[in-house]
Formats: sequence, structure tokens, C-alpha cells
Amino acid sequence: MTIILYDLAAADDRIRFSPYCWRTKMALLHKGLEFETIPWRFTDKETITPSGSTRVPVIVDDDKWIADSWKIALYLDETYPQRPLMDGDAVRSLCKFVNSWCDMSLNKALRPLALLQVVAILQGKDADYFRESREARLGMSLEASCADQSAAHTSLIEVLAPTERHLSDQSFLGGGSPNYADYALLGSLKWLHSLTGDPPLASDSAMQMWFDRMLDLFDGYARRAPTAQS
Ligand SMILES: N[C@@H](CCC(=O)N[C@@H](CS)C(=O)NCC(=O)O)C(=O)O
Repeated sequence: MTIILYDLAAADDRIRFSPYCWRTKMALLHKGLEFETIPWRFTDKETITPSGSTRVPVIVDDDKWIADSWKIALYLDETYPQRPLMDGDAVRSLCKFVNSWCDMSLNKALRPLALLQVVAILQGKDADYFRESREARLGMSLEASCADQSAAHTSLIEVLAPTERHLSDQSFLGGGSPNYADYALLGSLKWLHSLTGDPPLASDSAMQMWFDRMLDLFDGYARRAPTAQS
């Protein structure tokens, strides 16, 4: 049975830029499950009402609706134990930490590099909703929050210092092969990549080499996905 994934899209259906939906797509690919994505926009709330959520990713698997990228990852490992995303309690626990670090630290550092680019690829009521909701949350205009791009680049390098060190002598956060921690990290960087075509990583960095490896996975699925610049 094909799993349905509601996947955040720009005005152009082909541009899929949600960091959380990217986690879920990579997780589904890792498990080798068949899935179909449905383009979803910020104001399409009714279409995902059965999930009990107003946010994506949402999956529908055999009439079961599941929302939230972390809950979806747990559901997939429980329901389809082959090719685990998180093999055992200890790995699951560390992946949960990486997931929270991406949500709370990395995505925050990426925001000033991403928010204005998001408005630029939305249209009409979605662009209005995104601007109003984010400005209310930030307590300032998007322009003000994105004003200092140079400081934002410096913060991003600082936030990524631990992953740079971690990846300097191994291929993936998970070790010799990727696990859900890699997909959480990829999701965040793929957010910026989908918007700008280029996450700002130094070309000789361990992070850039890791990012290239991640884009190559699953026949280059994440590399082939169109960006707002392609
Ligand atoms: N904790 C959730 C976060 C999901 C989330 O924030 N999704 C965004 C898209 S990137 C969304 O649907 N936003 C809808 C809105 O802002 O109304 C997860 O991991 O799935």
C-alpha cells in the first residue's frame, strides 16, 4: 500500500522546502517504502484535519493519519521494522537529542538566512499568512530579522562546529551508514538548499562532504529535487 505524504510546497508545486518533510521523505526512502507526496500549502489546513495537526509532515498509511516528523519516524520503525532508522533504545535516544537540537538550535540559526527566501517563493494568501505568523512569533519584521546576513553566517558556522568535528573522521552522524540523526540534519540544510540552491558550507569542510553524500543517497533523490534557483 502506498503511503501518502502531505509535503509543504511553494507556489511552484515542484519546490518542496520544509525541513521536517525532508526528514520524513528521507526516512521513507531509507526504509524502502513506496510513497506519494501531495503538495500542501500553509493555508490548506482542512486537508490535514483528520491528523489532528495544522502542520506538515502528515502521512496517511492504510487509513491511519500520523503527524509530526518525530512521531512519524517512531511509527515507521515500529510498523516496518526492516532497515531501522534507529536501531535500539540507545541509538533512538541519541537521535531524539539530534532531532531536538536541529529543531531548537540549528533551525533557529538558519532562520535569518531562510525566512525572506520563503516569502519570495509563496504567493497570495500563503505569503501573507507566512509573513504575519512569523512576524508575530518573532516580534519584528522579516526584513529586520534577516538584516544581518554576515552575523547569520557566523552563527551558522558556530552552531555547526560540533557536527563538523563529528564528521571529520566518519561518513555519517550514524557512523558508517546514515540513520535518523543524519536525516534530521539533512532536513535543516535541505531547507536552505531548496531555497537558495546552496547551503553556505565551506567547500573543503567535512559538513560539505557529508552533505554531498546525503544528496547522493537513494539515487540522488534530494539532489534531483528542484530548488527555487533551478
Ligand atoms: N514538530 C513538527 C514541526 C512541523 C512544522 O512546523 N511544519 C511547518 C512546515 S516546515 C508547518 O506545517 N507549518 C504550518 C504553519 O506554520 O501554520 C514536526 O517535526 O513535524
